[in-house]
Amino acid sequence: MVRMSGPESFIVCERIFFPADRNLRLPEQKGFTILYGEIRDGKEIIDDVLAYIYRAPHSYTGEDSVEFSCHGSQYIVSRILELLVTNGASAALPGEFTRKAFLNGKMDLSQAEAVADLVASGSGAAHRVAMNQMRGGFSSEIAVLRSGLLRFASLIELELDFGEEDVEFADRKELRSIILKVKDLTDSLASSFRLGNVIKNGIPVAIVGKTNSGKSTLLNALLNEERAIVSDIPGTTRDIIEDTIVINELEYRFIDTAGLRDTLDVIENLGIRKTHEKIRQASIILMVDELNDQPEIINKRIAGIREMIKDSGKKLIILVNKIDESETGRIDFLKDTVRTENDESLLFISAKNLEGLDELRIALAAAARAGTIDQNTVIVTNIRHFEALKNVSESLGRVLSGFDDHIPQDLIATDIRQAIHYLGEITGEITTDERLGNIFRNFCIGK
Ligand SMILES: Nc1nc2c(ncn2[C@@H]2O[C@H](COP(=O)(O)OP(=O)(O)OP(=O)(O)O)[C@@H](O)[C@H]2O)c(=O)[nH]1
Ligand SMILES: [Mg+2]
Repeated sequence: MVRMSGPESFIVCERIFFPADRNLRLPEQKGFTILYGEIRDGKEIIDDVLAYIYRAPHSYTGEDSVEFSCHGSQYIVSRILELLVTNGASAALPGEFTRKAFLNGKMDLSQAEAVADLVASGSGAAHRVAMNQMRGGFSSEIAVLRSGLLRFASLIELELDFGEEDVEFADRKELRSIILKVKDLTDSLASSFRLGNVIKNGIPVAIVGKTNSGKSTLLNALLNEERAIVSDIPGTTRDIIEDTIVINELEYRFIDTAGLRDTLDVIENLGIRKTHEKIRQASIILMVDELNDQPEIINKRIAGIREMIKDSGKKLIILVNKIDESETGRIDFLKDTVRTENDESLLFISAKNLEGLDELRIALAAAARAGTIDQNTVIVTNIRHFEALKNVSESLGRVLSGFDDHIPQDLIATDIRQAIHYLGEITGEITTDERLGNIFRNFCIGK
Protein backbone atom coordinates (compact mmCIF):
# COMPACT_ATOMS: atom_id res chain seq x y z
CA MET A 1 0.00 0.00 0.00
CA VAL A 2 1.37 3.42 -0.94
CA ARG A 3 -0.24 6.07 1.16
CA MET A 4 -0.62 9.82 0.55
CA SER A 5 -2.11 12.45 2.76
CA GLY A 6 -2.59 16.20 2.48
CA PRO A 7 -4.82 18.75 0.81
CA GLU A 8 -3.17 18.27 -2.58
CA SER A 9 -3.28 14.49 -2.58
CA PHE A 10 -5.94 14.25 -5.29
CA ILE A 11 -4.19 16.68 -7.61
CA VAL A 12 -0.83 14.93 -7.28
CA CYS A 13 -2.35 11.48 -7.71
CA GLU A 14 -4.24 12.46 -10.82
CA ARG A 15 -0.94 13.18 -12.55
CA ILE A 16 0.16 9.54 -12.35
CA PHE A 17 -3.05 7.51 -11.92
CA PHE A 18 -5.43 6.88 -14.86
CA PRO A 19 -8.77 5.23 -14.12
CA ALA A 20 -9.77 2.32 -16.34
CA ASP A 21 -13.08 4.08 -16.89
CA ARG A 22 -11.94 7.11 -18.88
CA ASN A 23 -15.00 9.10 -17.81
CA LEU A 24 -13.98 9.16 -14.18
CA ARG A 25 -11.68 11.73 -12.58
CA LEU A 26 -10.04 10.94 -9.27
CA PRO A 27 -10.48 14.42 -7.68
CA GLU A 28 -14.22 14.27 -8.35
CA GLN A 29 -14.86 11.04 -6.46
CA LYS A 30 -16.66 10.82 -3.14
CA GLY A 31 -14.85 9.63 -0.05
CA PHE A 32 -14.60 5.85 0.48
CA THR A 33 -14.54 5.22 -3.27
CA ILE A 34 -12.18 2.72 -4.84
CA LEU A 35 -11.04 3.28 -8.43
CA TYR A 36 -9.35 0.72 -10.60
CA GLY A 37 -6.70 1.97 -13.01
CA GLU A 38 -3.08 2.29 -14.07
CA ILE A 39 -0.11 4.09 -12.67
CA ARG A 40 1.89 5.49 -15.57
CA ASP A 41 5.21 7.18 -15.99
CA GLY A 42 4.71 8.91 -19.34
CA LYS A 43 3.81 6.06 -21.67
CA GLU A 44 5.22 3.34 -19.46
CA ILE A 45 2.68 1.44 -17.38
CA ILE A 46 4.12 0.86 -13.92
CA ASP A 47 1.28 -1.17 -12.40
CA ASP A 48 -2.43 -1.96 -12.30
CA VAL A 49 -3.66 -0.62 -8.98
CA LEU A 50 -6.66 0.19 -6.85
CA ALA A 51 -6.88 3.76 -5.57
CA TYR A 52 -8.73 4.22 -2.26
CA ILE A 53 -10.06 7.72 -1.82
CA TYR A 54 -10.66 9.36 1.55
CA ARG A 55 -12.03 12.85 2.02
CA ALA A 56 -11.23 15.07 4.99
CA PRO A 57 -12.03 14.70 7.80
CA HIS A 58 -12.91 11.04 7.30
CA SER A 59 -9.48 9.52 6.96
CA TYR A 60 -6.74 8.24 9.27
CA THR A 61 -4.97 11.61 9.28
CA GLY A 62 -8.13 13.72 9.02
CA GLU A 63 -6.90 15.08 5.67
CA ASP A 64 -7.69 14.17 2.05
CA SER A 65 -5.87 10.89 1.41
CA VAL A 66 -5.29 8.37 -1.33
CA GLU A 67 -3.92 4.87 -0.94
CA PHE A 68 -2.68 2.82 -3.87
CA SER A 69 -2.92 -0.88 -3.46
CA CYS A 70 -0.32 -2.20 -5.88
CA HIS A 71 1.52 -5.43 -6.63
CA GLY A 72 3.90 -5.51 -3.73
CA SER A 73 7.24 -5.66 -5.48
CA GLN A 74 9.88 -3.44 -3.97
CA TYR A 75 10.62 -2.19 -7.48
CA ILE A 76 7.01 -1.16 -8.15
CA VAL A 77 6.66 0.48 -4.77
CA SER A 78 9.81 2.52 -5.23
CA ARG A 79 8.78 3.56 -8.75
CA ILE A 80 5.39 4.78 -7.47
CA LEU A 81 7.02 6.66 -4.59
CA GLU A 82 9.49 8.23 -6.98
CA LEU A 83 6.68 9.27 -9.35
CA LEU A 84 4.68 10.82 -6.52
CA VAL A 85 7.69 12.78 -5.35
CA THR A 86 8.53 14.07 -8.83
CA ASN A 87 4.90 15.12 -9.18
CA GLY A 88 4.72 17.25 -6.08
CA ALA A 89 4.57 14.98 -3.01
CA SER A 90 7.24 14.75 -0.34
CA ALA A 91 8.32 11.59 1.43
CA ALA A 92 6.73 11.04 4.83
CA LEU A 93 8.82 11.13 7.97
CA PRO A 94 8.61 8.27 10.48
CA GLY A 95 5.22 8.40 12.19
CA GLU A 96 4.13 11.45 10.22
CA PHE A 97 0.69 10.05 9.37
CA THR A 98 -0.03 9.29 13.01
CA ARG A 99 1.39 12.64 14.07
CA LYS A 100 -1.07 14.33 11.70
CA ALA A 101 -3.87 12.19 13.09
CA PHE A 102 -2.96 13.39 16.57
CA LEU A 103 -2.68 17.04 15.56
CA ASN A 104 -6.02 16.84 13.74
CA GLY A 105 -7.72 15.45 16.84
CA LYS A 106 -8.27 11.94 15.45
CA MET A 107 -6.68 10.42 18.53
CA ASP A 108 -4.89 11.54 21.64
CA LEU A 109 -1.19 11.06 22.25
CA SER A 110 -1.43 7.82 24.20
CA GLN A 111 -3.56 6.33 21.43
CA ALA A 112 -1.01 7.47 18.85
CA GLU A 113 1.74 5.80 20.83
CA ALA A 114 -0.31 2.62 20.93
CA VAL A 115 -0.23 2.50 17.13
CA ALA A 116 3.53 1.98 17.27
CA ASP A 117 3.12 -0.65 19.99
CA LEU A 118 0.50 -2.44 17.94
CA VAL A 119 2.77 -2.58 14.92
CA ALA A 120 5.60 -3.89 17.09
CA SER A 121 3.53 -6.35 19.13
CA GLY A 122 5.09 -9.79 19.09
CA SER A 123 2.72 -11.71 21.35
CA GLY A 124 -0.96 -12.00 22.09
CA ALA A 125 -0.64 -10.11 25.37
CA ALA A 126 1.34 -7.24 23.84
CA HIS A 127 -1.23 -7.06 21.07
CA ARG A 128 -4.17 -6.94 23.50
CA VAL A 129 -2.66 -4.22 25.65
CA ALA A 130 -1.76 -2.09 22.63
CA MET A 131 -5.19 -2.62 21.10
CA ASN A 132 -6.91 -1.55 24.31
CA GLN A 133 -4.75 1.56 24.50
CA MET A 134 -5.29 2.44 20.84
CA ARG A 135 -9.02 2.16 21.24
CA GLY A 136 -8.88 4.63 24.09
CA GLY A 137 -9.11 2.40 27.18
CA PHE A 138 -6.19 4.10 28.84
CA SER A 139 -7.22 7.59 27.72
CA SER A 140 -10.67 7.25 29.22
CA GLU A 141 -9.15 6.16 32.53
CA ILE A 142 -6.98 9.29 32.49
CA ALA A 143 -9.95 11.46 31.54
CA VAL A 144 -11.85 10.24 34.61
CA LEU A 145 -8.93 11.08 36.87
CA ARG A 146 -8.50 14.46 35.27
CA SER A 147 -12.13 15.53 35.53
CA GLY A 148 -12.19 14.52 39.21
CA LEU A 149 -9.26 16.82 39.84
CA LEU A 150 -10.53 19.67 37.69
CA ARG A 151 -13.75 19.89 39.66
CA PHE A 152 -11.78 19.97 42.84
CA ALA A 153 -9.31 22.59 41.60
CA SER A 154 -12.03 24.95 40.48
CA LEU A 155 -13.78 24.77 43.86
CA ILE A 156 -10.58 25.61 45.71
CA GLU A 157 -9.82 28.43 43.30
CA LEU A 158 -13.28 29.81 43.79
CA GLU A 159 -12.58 29.97 47.50
CA LEU A 160 -9.36 31.84 46.77
CA ASP A 161 -11.34 34.42 44.79
CA PHE A 162 -13.29 35.22 47.91
CA GLY A 163 -10.00 36.00 49.61
CA GLU A 164 -10.35 37.01 53.25
CA GLU A 165 -13.97 36.02 53.59
CA ASP A 166 -13.07 32.56 54.79
CA VAL A 167 -15.69 30.65 52.84
CA GLU A 168 -15.46 26.95 52.06
CA PHE A 169 -17.25 25.77 48.94
CA ALA A 170 -15.59 22.45 48.97
CA ASP A 171 -16.32 20.07 51.77
CA ARG A 172 -12.84 19.21 53.04
CA LYS A 173 -13.74 15.64 53.91
CA GLU A 174 -15.16 15.02 50.47
CA LEU A 175 -12.19 16.67 48.80
CA ARG A 176 -9.81 14.55 50.73
CA SER A 177 -11.61 11.40 49.69
CA ILE A 178 -11.59 12.43 46.02
CA ILE A 179 -7.87 13.09 46.14
CA LEU A 180 -7.28 9.78 47.86
CA LYS A 181 -9.30 7.96 45.24
CA VAL A 182 -7.47 9.61 42.35
CA LYS A 183 -4.13 8.91 44.00
CA ASP A 184 -5.01 5.25 44.50
CA LEU A 185 -6.01 4.89 40.87
CA THR A 186 -2.85 6.65 39.74
CA ASP A 187 -0.71 4.41 41.90
CA SER A 188 -2.35 1.25 40.70
CA LEU A 189 -1.90 2.32 37.07
CA ALA A 190 1.73 3.16 37.74
CA SER A 191 2.30 -0.18 39.41
CA SER A 192 0.94 -1.99 36.36
CA PHE A 193 3.96 -0.69 34.47
CA ARG A 194 6.16 -3.48 35.75
CA LEU A 195 3.91 -6.00 34.07
CA GLY A 196 3.26 -3.72 31.10
CA ASN A 197 6.93 -3.36 30.45
CA VAL A 198 7.54 -7.08 30.38
CA ILE A 199 4.53 -7.62 28.16
CA LYS A 200 5.88 -5.12 25.69
CA ASN A 201 9.55 -6.01 25.81
CA GLY A 202 9.43 -9.68 26.74
CA ILE A 203 10.09 -11.19 30.15
CA PRO A 204 13.81 -11.63 30.76
CA VAL A 205 14.55 -15.13 32.07
CA ALA A 206 18.13 -15.97 33.05
CA ILE A 207 19.15 -19.62 32.92
CA VAL A 208 21.89 -20.04 35.49
CA GLY A 209 23.60 -22.76 37.48
CA LYS A 210 26.80 -24.72 37.74
CA THR A 211 28.70 -25.76 34.65
CA ASN A 212 27.55 -28.75 32.67
CA SER A 213 24.12 -28.99 34.32
CA GLY A 214 22.32 -28.70 30.99
CA LYS A 215 21.49 -25.00 30.73
CA SER A 216 22.21 -24.78 27.04
CA THR A 217 20.37 -28.02 26.41
CA LEU A 218 17.36 -26.50 28.17
CA LEU A 219 17.56 -23.31 26.10
CA ASN A 220 17.64 -25.37 22.91
CA ALA A 221 14.73 -27.50 24.12
CA LEU A 222 12.59 -24.45 24.88
CA LEU A 223 13.46 -22.78 21.59
CA ASN A 224 13.13 -26.01 19.70
CA GLU A 225 16.34 -25.35 17.81
CA GLU A 226 20.06 -25.93 18.24
CA ARG A 227 20.77 -22.39 19.29
CA ALA A 228 23.54 -22.90 21.82
CA ILE A 229 26.48 -25.27 21.70
CA VAL A 230 26.07 -28.23 24.04
CA SER A 231 28.93 -30.44 25.14
CA ASP A 232 29.96 -32.53 28.11
CA ILE A 233 32.96 -30.25 28.67
CA PRO A 234 32.28 -27.95 31.65
CA GLY A 235 32.57 -24.30 30.69
CA THR A 236 31.14 -24.69 27.19
CA THR A 237 29.05 -21.52 27.25
CA ARG A 238 31.12 -18.41 27.81
CA ASP A 239 29.25 -15.68 26.01
CA ILE A 240 25.64 -14.80 26.70
CA ILE A 241 23.13 -16.34 24.31
CA GLU A 242 19.66 -14.81 24.09
CA ASP A 243 16.53 -15.63 22.16
CA THR A 244 12.81 -15.04 22.51
CA ILE A 245 9.82 -17.32 22.36
CA VAL A 246 6.13 -16.82 22.91
CA ILE A 247 4.53 -19.17 25.41
CA ASN A 248 0.80 -18.77 26.01
CA GLU A 249 0.67 -15.31 24.48
CA LEU A 250 3.56 -13.90 26.47
CA GLU A 251 7.01 -13.27 25.11
CA TYR A 252 9.98 -14.54 27.10
CA ARG A 253 13.57 -13.56 26.49
CA PHE A 254 15.70 -16.52 27.55
CA ILE A 255 19.28 -15.81 28.44
CA ASP A 256 21.71 -18.72 28.58
CA THR A 257 24.74 -17.93 30.67
CA ALA A 258 28.15 -19.26 31.52
CA GLY A 259 27.99 -21.84 34.30
CA LEU A 260 29.04 -20.63 37.71
CA ARG A 261 32.21 -22.16 39.14
CA ASP A 262 35.56 -21.07 40.43
CA THR A 263 37.96 -21.10 37.55
CA LEU A 264 41.24 -19.52 36.58
CA ASP A 265 40.24 -19.31 32.92
CA VAL A 266 40.18 -15.60 32.09
CA ILE A 267 37.54 -15.78 29.38
CA GLU A 268 35.31 -18.08 31.40
CA ASN A 269 35.57 -15.66 34.30
CA LEU A 270 34.45 -12.79 32.09
CA GLY A 271 31.45 -14.94 31.19
CA ILE A 272 30.73 -15.61 34.85
CA ARG A 273 30.82 -11.90 35.59
CA LYS A 274 28.27 -11.38 32.82
CA THR A 275 26.12 -14.09 34.38
CA HIS A 276 25.89 -12.03 37.57
CA GLU A 277 24.89 -9.02 35.51
CA LYS A 278 22.18 -11.02 33.71
CA ILE A 279 20.78 -12.24 37.02
CA ARG A 280 20.39 -8.60 38.00
CA GLN A 281 18.54 -7.80 34.76
CA ALA A 282 16.24 -10.83 34.72
CA SER A 283 12.73 -11.01 36.18
CA ILE A 284 12.77 -14.79 36.44
CA ILE A 285 15.76 -16.95 37.28
CA LEU A 286 15.86 -20.57 36.19
CA MET A 287 18.43 -22.31 38.28
CA VAL A 288 19.55 -25.62 36.79
CA ASP A 289 20.94 -28.38 39.00
CA GLU A 290 21.56 -32.02 38.33
CA LEU A 291 19.74 -34.98 39.77
CA ASN A 292 22.93 -36.46 41.13
CA ASP A 293 23.96 -33.31 42.98
CA GLN A 294 23.92 -33.58 46.75
CA PRO A 295 20.97 -31.77 48.37
CA GLU A 296 23.34 -29.80 50.65
CA ILE A 297 25.15 -28.47 47.58
CA ILE A 298 21.86 -27.60 45.84
CA ASN A 299 20.62 -25.86 48.98
CA LYS A 300 23.84 -23.90 49.20
CA ARG A 301 23.56 -22.79 45.59
CA ILE A 302 19.93 -21.78 46.07
CA ALA A 303 20.92 -19.76 49.12
CA GLY A 304 23.57 -17.99 47.05
CA ILE A 305 21.13 -16.99 44.32
CA ARG A 306 18.48 -16.09 46.89
CA GLU A 307 20.95 -13.73 48.52
CA MET A 308 21.65 -12.09 45.14
CA ILE A 309 18.00 -11.49 44.31
CA LYS A 310 16.49 -10.84 47.73
CA ASP A 311 13.93 -8.01 47.94
CA SER A 312 14.09 -7.55 44.18
CA GLY A 313 10.75 -9.17 43.33
CA LYS A 314 12.55 -11.60 41.02
CA LYS A 315 11.12 -15.11 40.85
CA LEU A 316 13.24 -18.19 41.30
CA ILE A 317 12.45 -21.52 39.67
CA ILE A 318 14.70 -24.39 40.69
CA LEU A 319 15.13 -27.10 38.11
CA VAL A 320 16.66 -30.46 38.79
CA ASN A 321 17.78 -31.72 35.39
CA LYS A 322 18.72 -35.11 33.96
CA ILE A 323 15.92 -37.12 35.59
CA ASP A 324 16.38 -39.64 32.78
CA GLU A 325 19.42 -40.78 34.81
CA SER A 326 17.19 -41.30 37.79
CA GLU A 327 17.54 -44.22 40.18
CA THR A 328 14.26 -45.00 41.90
CA GLY A 329 13.60 -42.84 44.90
CA ARG A 330 16.10 -40.14 44.00
CA ILE A 331 13.43 -37.58 43.01
CA ASP A 332 11.44 -38.17 46.20
CA PHE A 333 14.63 -37.90 48.22
CA LEU A 334 15.44 -34.51 46.67
CA LYS A 335 11.85 -33.33 47.11
CA ASP A 336 12.27 -33.97 50.80
CA THR A 337 15.70 -32.46 51.17
CA VAL A 338 15.85 -29.48 48.83
CA ARG A 339 14.43 -26.50 50.67
CA THR A 340 12.33 -23.94 48.82
CA GLU A 341 10.89 -20.76 50.24
CA ASN A 342 7.72 -18.75 49.63
CA ASP A 343 6.79 -18.80 45.98
CA GLU A 344 9.88 -20.56 44.67
CA SER A 345 9.11 -23.68 42.68
CA LEU A 346 11.04 -26.91 42.41
CA LEU A 347 10.67 -28.91 39.21
CA PHE A 348 12.23 -32.10 37.90
CA ILE A 349 13.04 -32.20 34.20
CA SER A 350 15.06 -33.84 31.52
CA ALA A 351 16.15 -31.17 29.07
CA LYS A 352 17.58 -33.84 26.84
CA ASN A 353 14.37 -35.92 26.65
CA LEU A 354 12.03 -32.89 26.82
CA GLU A 355 10.43 -34.13 30.04
CA GLY A 356 8.79 -31.73 32.46
CA LEU A 357 8.85 -28.81 30.06
CA ASP A 358 5.07 -28.30 30.17
CA GLU A 359 5.24 -27.93 33.95
CA LEU A 360 8.07 -25.47 33.44
CA ARG A 361 5.96 -23.42 31.02
CA ILE A 362 3.15 -23.31 33.58
CA ALA A 363 5.58 -22.22 36.30
CA LEU A 364 6.91 -19.50 33.99
CA ALA A 365 3.42 -18.15 33.36
CA ALA A 366 2.72 -18.13 37.09
CA ALA A 367 6.00 -16.34 37.77
CA ALA A 368 5.15 -13.76 35.13
CA ARG A 369 1.78 -13.34 36.84
CA ALA A 370 0.07 -12.80 33.55
CA GLY A 371 -3.10 -14.76 34.01
CA THR A 372 -5.43 -11.81 34.11
CA ILE A 373 -4.70 -9.65 31.10
CA ASP A 374 -7.69 -9.14 28.88
CA GLN A 375 -8.50 -6.43 26.41
CA ASN A 376 -10.19 -4.34 29.08
CA THR A 377 -7.45 -4.37 31.67
CA VAL A 378 -5.66 -1.07 31.60
CA ILE A 379 -1.95 -1.65 31.82
CA VAL A 380 0.71 0.99 31.47
CA THR A 381 3.36 -0.10 29.00
CA ASN A 382 4.99 3.19 28.22
CA ILE A 383 7.74 4.64 30.39
CA ARG A 384 6.67 8.18 29.53
CA HIS A 385 3.20 7.47 30.95
CA PHE A 386 4.71 5.75 33.95
CA GLU A 387 6.80 8.81 34.77
CA ALA A 388 3.87 11.16 34.34
CA LEU A 389 1.74 8.99 36.66
CA LYS A 390 4.51 8.99 39.24
CA ASN A 391 4.55 12.79 39.08
CA VAL A 392 0.77 12.94 39.46
CA SER A 393 0.97 10.72 42.51
CA GLU A 394 3.71 12.85 44.06
CA SER A 395 1.75 16.06 43.54
CA LEU A 396 -1.33 14.49 45.09
CA GLY A 397 0.73 13.24 48.01
CA ARG A 398 1.73 16.86 48.63
CA VAL A 399 -1.92 17.90 48.49
CA LEU A 400 -2.81 15.32 51.13
CA SER A 401 -0.03 16.26 53.49
CA GLY A 402 -0.90 19.90 52.78
CA PHE A 403 -4.36 19.22 54.20
CA ASP A 404 -2.90 17.66 57.32
CA ASP A 405 -0.49 20.52 57.89
CA HIS A 406 -3.09 23.23 57.09
CA ILE A 407 -0.97 24.60 54.28
CA PRO A 408 -2.39 27.75 52.58
CA GLN A 409 -4.99 26.97 49.95
CA ASP A 410 -3.17 28.61 47.08
CA LEU A 411 -0.26 26.19 47.53
CA ILE A 412 -2.66 23.27 47.59
CA ALA A 413 -4.29 24.57 44.42
CA THR A 414 -0.87 24.76 42.77
CA ASP A 415 -0.17 21.10 43.51
CA ILE A 416 -3.52 20.08 42.11
CA ARG A 417 -2.85 22.06 38.95
CA GLN A 418 0.49 20.27 38.71
CA ALA A 419 -1.21 16.90 38.89
CA ILE A 420 -3.69 17.96 36.20
CA HIS A 421 -0.78 19.12 34.08
CA TYR A 422 0.99 15.75 34.28
CA LEU A 423 -2.19 13.89 33.37
CA GLY A 424 -2.50 16.17 30.36
CA GLU A 425 1.01 15.22 29.31
CA ILE A 426 -0.08 11.62 28.91
CA THR A 427 -2.94 12.33 26.57
CA GLY A 428 -1.11 15.17 24.84
CA GLU A 429 -3.29 18.09 25.92
CA ILE A 430 -0.03 19.53 27.10
CA THR A 431 2.94 18.88 24.88
CA THR A 432 5.81 20.45 22.99
CA ASP A 433 7.12 20.03 19.46
CA GLU A 434 10.28 18.57 20.87
CA ARG A 435 8.39 15.91 22.81
CA LEU A 436 6.26 15.04 19.79
CA GLY A 437 9.44 14.76 17.74
CA ASN A 438 10.88 12.29 20.25
CA ILE A 439 7.75 10.18 20.26
CA PHE A 440 7.18 9.96 16.53
CA ARG A 441 10.83 9.53 15.63
CA ASN A 442 10.54 5.95 16.89
CA PHE A 443 7.71 5.09 14.53
CA CYS A 444 8.34 3.41 11.22
CA ILE A 445 7.89 5.28 7.99
CA GLY A 446 4.37 5.02 6.60
CA LYS A 447 2.65 4.79 9.99
N1 LIG B 1 21.26 -37.44 30.67
C1 LIG B 1 21.07 -36.17 30.44
N2 LIG B 1 22.07 -35.40 30.01
C2 LIG B 1 21.84 -34.11 29.77
C3 LIG B 1 20.57 -33.52 29.99
N3 LIG B 1 20.64 -32.21 29.69
C4 LIG B 1 21.92 -31.97 29.30
N4 LIG B 1 22.64 -33.12 29.34
C5 LIG B 1 24.06 -33.30 28.98
O1 LIG B 1 24.87 -32.55 29.86
C6 LIG B 1 26.02 -32.05 29.21
C7 LIG B 1 26.12 -30.56 29.40
O2 LIG B 1 25.05 -29.93 28.73
P1 LIG B 1 25.04 -28.37 28.41
O3 LIG B 1 23.69 -28.04 27.95
O4 LIG B 1 26.19 -28.02 27.54
O5 LIG B 1 25.31 -27.80 29.87
P2 LIG B 1 25.54 -26.30 30.30
O6 LIG B 1 24.91 -26.15 31.62
O7 LIG B 1 25.11 -25.37 29.23
O8 LIG B 1 27.12 -26.27 30.46
P3 LIG B 1 28.12 -25.00 30.45
O9 LIG B 1 27.75 -24.13 29.31
O10 LIG B 1 29.44 -25.64 30.29
O11 LIG B 1 27.97 -24.35 31.76
C8 LIG B 1 25.86 -32.46 27.75
O12 LIG B 1 26.64 -33.62 27.53
C9 LIG B 1 24.38 -32.74 27.63
O13 LIG B 1 24.09 -33.68 26.60
C10 LIG B 1 19.51 -34.38 30.45
O14 LIG B 1 18.35 -33.97 30.67
N5 LIG B 1 19.81 -35.69 30.67
MG1 LIG C 1 26.06 -23.96 28.22
